Amino acid sequence: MRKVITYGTYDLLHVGHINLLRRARELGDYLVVVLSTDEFNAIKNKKAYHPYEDRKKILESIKYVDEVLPEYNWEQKIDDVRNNDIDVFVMGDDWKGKFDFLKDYCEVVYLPRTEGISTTKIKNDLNLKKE
Ligand code: C2G
Repeated sequence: MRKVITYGTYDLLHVGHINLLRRARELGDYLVVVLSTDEFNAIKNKKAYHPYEDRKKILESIKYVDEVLPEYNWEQKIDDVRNNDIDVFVMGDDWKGKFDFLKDYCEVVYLPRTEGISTTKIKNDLNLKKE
């Protein structure tokens, strides 16, 4: 079984997230999503609208996702890849090159982002509408 792993906050789920998850899943037979905890988001200077438990439930309901694990820090990726027998690590290409150290442990694939959508854009557009 070819196992794929990817990481993210996945807040205010949108089609860019779904496109990434679908393409990641298509690279193997099983997709593990390592989801940023609220505490790790604080380290990433991100404040998610949905708390971790809700973001986890939402991801687990997506047909491309087989398993959701917590992301606590920047340092856990090598252990995650080894402990979960991962064959392919996937991220959107805004991260291109940032995780090449994982090439010693698995394939590393950066996929083109979906243009024109992001959680930040959603928040900004909603704030503009309020005025
Ligand atoms: N993404 C995408 N297209 C978009 C928006 C996001 O392909 N329009 C991808 C990102 O490249 C990422 C995934 O969707 O692969 C999740 O995006 P975020 O939730 O913003 O993830 P991020 O905060 O970048 O967390 O350790 C890595 C971090 O946890 C990554």
